[in-house]
Amino acid sequence: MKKAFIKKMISNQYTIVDLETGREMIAGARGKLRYMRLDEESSFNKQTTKKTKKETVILQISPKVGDHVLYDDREDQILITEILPRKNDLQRPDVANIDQVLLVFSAINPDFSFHLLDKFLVIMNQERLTPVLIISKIDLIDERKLEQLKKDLHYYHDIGYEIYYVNSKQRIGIDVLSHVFKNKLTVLAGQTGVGKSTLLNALMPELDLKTQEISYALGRGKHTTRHTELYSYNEGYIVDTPGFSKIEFQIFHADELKAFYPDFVMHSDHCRFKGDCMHLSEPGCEIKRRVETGLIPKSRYDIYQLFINEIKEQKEKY
Ligand SMILES: Nc1nc2c(ncn2[C@@H]2O[C@H](COP(=O)(O)OP(=O)(O)O)[C@@H](O)[C@H]2O)c(=O)[nH]1
Ligand SMILES: [Mg+2]
Ligand SMILES: [Zn+2]
Repeated sequence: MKKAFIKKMISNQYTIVDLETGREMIAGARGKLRYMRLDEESSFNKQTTKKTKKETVILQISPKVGDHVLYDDREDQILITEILPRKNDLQRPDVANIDQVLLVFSAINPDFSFHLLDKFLVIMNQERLTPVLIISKIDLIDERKLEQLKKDLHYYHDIGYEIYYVNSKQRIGIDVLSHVFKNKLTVLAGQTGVGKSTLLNALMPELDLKTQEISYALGRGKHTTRHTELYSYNEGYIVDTPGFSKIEFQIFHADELKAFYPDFVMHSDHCRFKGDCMHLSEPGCEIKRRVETGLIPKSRYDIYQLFINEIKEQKEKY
């Protein structure tokens, strides 16, 4: 069997790229659903049912954009026969095997929010996605405020997040960003109005045209057609539709939250209760000590406490 990567899907028609030769082909999928053996680590398991987690199961699923697949080209029609295990799996956009998410925040308009940033970062961590932070509209904020924002965000750089500052309208900061996409499958995410489309257009000026061609080809009144496409960019791919504009936690127990703070995890061995410490009111908490001495920004810790309360309240609703 030959291996390929799914680049585009319109209804049940797939554009696949052979992983060895790079040849692009149109393929169908045999029957409507694929069967797939799963192991404990598989991302499919997470979606289906928590109870199957420890077992190997067989499921029926459809191929989607981003999938690595096996295909059969011996007949006149090329057919996808098997989906290889996914490393992650998003629903909106409907794409598998994402390497990174460009989290776009505007410096202003809408205002930058650390609350939203931390929420996105928790979710990225939970979904095992790698975020890259983009701060847009730096031309709309005065220099002093921008310097302060950069200072406040430096902590995030120190704990391992890449951060870029852009003015997409004048294409400032765009060139230094382009290496980020190399050999990766990237999706853009962020609130409405932060500048995702403008950024995409700054990266790929030809994209505008492409988007128009597609809506023309699909015709009007066919809004239910499933369509997802990846754009080739700098030896990588960018997903055409943005994801995560509105976000909610999928965390139901408050004690799960701490695991999604890499800066807390890194030091929790020094808490008296080690891995059991929720860093709230436990004695001998290293995280609280670090907040008090300014090693962890107080605002980040305050937002952590807010999230803990949000999760608890959400639980009470059920
Ligand atoms: N001045 C300035 N305006 C921007 C920038 N990025 C986006 N915009 C404007 O912000 C508005 C929303 O941008 P858009 O790309 O549609 O946001 P999206 O909803 O995230 O796709 C538009 O009017 C853009 O022209 C930027 O870097 N600088
Ligand atoms: Mg947009
Ligand atoms: Zn602690």
